[in-house]
Amino acid sequence: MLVKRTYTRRRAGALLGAGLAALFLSGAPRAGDAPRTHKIDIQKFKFAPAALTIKAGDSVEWTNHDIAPHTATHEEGSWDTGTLSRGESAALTFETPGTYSYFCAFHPQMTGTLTVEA
Ligand SMILES: [Cu+2]
Repeated sequence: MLVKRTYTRRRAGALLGAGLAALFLSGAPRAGDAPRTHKIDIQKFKFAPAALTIKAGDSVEWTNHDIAPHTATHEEGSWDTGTLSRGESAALTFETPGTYSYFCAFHPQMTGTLTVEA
């Protein structure tokens, strides 16, 4: 599976719990560091940082600080945070190494790159 999605919206407590449980169950011991969650802020119509490198198994959490709604949407359609209103966050867990370009579905000039290392 490419990604596991965990929403951290206020009303998604049950879903969040399920996502964390899934992470827990699939968390085979790794030789290196424990999986991390990396944060990307969406602010002033930019992803910050716009380029991020993570390890397979890590999660990325996007948080929208703008009044306008935004998404983080993979260019090739493999993953999507869905619409994030102001103050909302969504986290995705990346299992498959690769370089992923993404954009905001509402503002395609907003772009970012995520690199997942083995
Ligand atoms: Cu946007």
